[in-house]
This record gives sequence, structure tokens and C-alpha cells, in this order.
Amino acid sequence: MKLIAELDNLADAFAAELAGVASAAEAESLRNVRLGRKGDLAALMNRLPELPAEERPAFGKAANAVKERLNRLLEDRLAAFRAEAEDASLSRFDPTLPGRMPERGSLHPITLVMEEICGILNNLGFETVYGPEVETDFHNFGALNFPDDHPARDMQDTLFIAEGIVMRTHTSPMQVRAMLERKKPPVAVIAPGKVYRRDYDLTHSPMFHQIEGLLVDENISLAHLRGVLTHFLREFFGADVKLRFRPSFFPFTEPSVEVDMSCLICRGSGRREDGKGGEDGCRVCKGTGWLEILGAGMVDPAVFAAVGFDPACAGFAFGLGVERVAMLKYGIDDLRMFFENDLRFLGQFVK
Ligand code: FA5
Repeated sequence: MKLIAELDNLADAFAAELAGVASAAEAESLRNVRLGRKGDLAALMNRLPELPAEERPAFGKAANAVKERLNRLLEDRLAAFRAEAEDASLSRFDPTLPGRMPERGSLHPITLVMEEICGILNNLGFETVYGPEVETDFHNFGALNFPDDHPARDMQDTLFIAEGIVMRTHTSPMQVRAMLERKKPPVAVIAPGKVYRRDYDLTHSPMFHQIEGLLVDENISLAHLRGVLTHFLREFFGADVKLRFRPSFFPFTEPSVEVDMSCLICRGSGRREDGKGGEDGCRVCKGTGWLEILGAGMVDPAVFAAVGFDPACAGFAFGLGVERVAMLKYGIDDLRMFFENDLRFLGQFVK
């Protein structure tokens, strides 16, 4: 058969086959078989030398024209497949469906509680200050009247970093830093932040948060401390909260107190929901109806001496456990939930 006739046949066969393809992928494979570099059209063109020399230019031209035409047909078919796919996805799109809310982050409950507490104390005139979590032995213990090798250092299981360097075990070193910086009274600061101890159970975690408060001025007494703490706790928990001041001991305060709050989980009853009391009762207050939330006292003259303040100065300090307060505020009976980072838990505290 003449080459030119074979070219026509190929074009007709291609058009027929193209009409029958069911997908873009089938159309592409047809392009390969018929029009590709090793396809049927290329094979025909390779036979050009069979023709007499004078017929070759006309055949070459015709073959190129066929190639172009068939490629155009194929592109049209591919465009039709694309349009069909778009239509199909549009018909699946239902504009009346409710939108999908993007997930929103939220502040951690401990952050929320710290912000609220600091807000109340800022309103009373306390300024917020921040300090390092890796502390010197001097700031964490020495200046706070913990003598070297004094058993009082065992009160807090310390994580040591190096000789003379510790993870701060409380925010009280900020008392020392604030007084060293201010050089003389008045000082009225609060210092929120992380502290570290070797502790782990329902109400103790190895990293937790405290807020330190320090007021040094003229004629400050324990009555001012009681007034400030009572105001703060009533603002935070409501007017019916009950407080209990217990005598205690801290090397850096004299006299010292520990403040307990009526347990809001069991409403001070010490009993669980099923009525069990005593040691088997409320998990948070261990059946006592009270939960210790802070330590406090009048600044010890030895601390004033260590920072170069006149030991006759007067001031009070307190250190509050933020997680304990947050547990009571939100009715959470296991402090470890704050640190498990379960989004189902954290998502409940969106402001
Ligand atoms: C102190 O840390 C003193 N610096 C507080 C202080 C400051 C006293 C200023 C006097 C003047 P204490 O070790 O009791 O004291 O801790 C204070 C509060 O932190 C406790 O009442 C408790 O609420 C909380 N707390 C203590 N240990 C943990 C822990 N492992 N996990 C969570 N909260 C804790």
C-alpha cells in the first residue's frame, strides 16, 4: 500500500480509537502507541526512503500535518475529561453544609490562673517581676537564711545542676533579687514562675508554678498579710471561701504560717461523692476538708541583712502553689492532668 494511504488509515484509526477511550489515562496511552517517538506514525515516517525522492517532501509535510491534527484531537479529548472531573467535584460540593471550624488554640489553664491571680495582686499595687529558673545556691538558699548543711535544705528535694547551682525549688529567690535590685524599701512585687522539686503524686509534680509576693515598707504586720491574702482569695474564689492560718516554719520568715483553704472539691466535707469520709474520702484534701495552698510569714531579719536592708525593716512574703489553686478553681482532682497535654482537657479552658 502506498505510504500516503497508510497515513490516512492511521489517522482514521486514531480518531476512532480516541472516540472510544474512557479516561484521560487511556487517551495518554493511545498517544504513546500511535504518536509517540516509537509509535506507529514515527514508524511510517521512518519508511520515507522507500519513496522516490520527488515524493518525499510532500509526504513529510502530510505526515507532520496529520501528527499535529491528531495531537489537537487528543488535547481536546483530554480537556473534555478535565472538565468532566471538575463538574463531578462541583456537584459533590454542597454550599449549604455548615462550615468546618478551624481548630483554635487556647491558653493553658495554669497560664489563665496565673494571669488572673497576678491581675488581682497588680490591682493592689504589686508589680510583676520575673527571674531565672536556674538559680545560685545563694539566691535559692543562702540569702534566705538556709545555713549550709542545715536540715532545712532537706525540706525541699532539690535538683542540683552543678556545685552551687540549682533548679530553683521555690520563687522565694525573687525576694532576694527584688530587694538587691531596689536597694531599699518600699518593695511591693509578685514573681510568678516555674519551680522544680523531686516530687510526684496526685498533688505534687516535679515542675510546678508558684507566685511569690513580697511587701516591705513601714509598719507592715501579719495583719496586712492576712488582709491581702484574704482579699485575694475571696476575689479569686468567691466571698464564701474559708481560710485557715496555721503556724509553720520557714527559715526566711518569722513568724511563719501556712494557709489552708476549704477544699472546693468536697466543699470542705472531706467526703467523696459516694459519701466515703476520712482517709478514704476526698482524694484532693485527703479527707481533711482543707488544702494547703501557700506558705507565708514576716520576712526574717537575717534575710534583710543578707540583701543589705536595715534589719529593723518590716515586710511580709508569701509563696502560692498555682496548680493547687487551679485544681480548686476548676474542680480537678489530679494535678498531673495539667502536664499531660491532652487537648480534650486543655480545650475546656478556652476563655
Ligand atoms: C515554699 O516554697 C516557700 N517558698 C513559700 C513561702 C514564700 C513561705 C514566702 C514564706 C514566705 P512550700 O514548700 O510549702 O513553701 O510550697 C509552697 C506551696 O507550693 C505549697 O503550699 C503548695 O501549694 C505548693 N507546692 C509545694 N510542692 C508542690 C509540688 N510538688 N507540686 C505542686 N505544688 C506544690
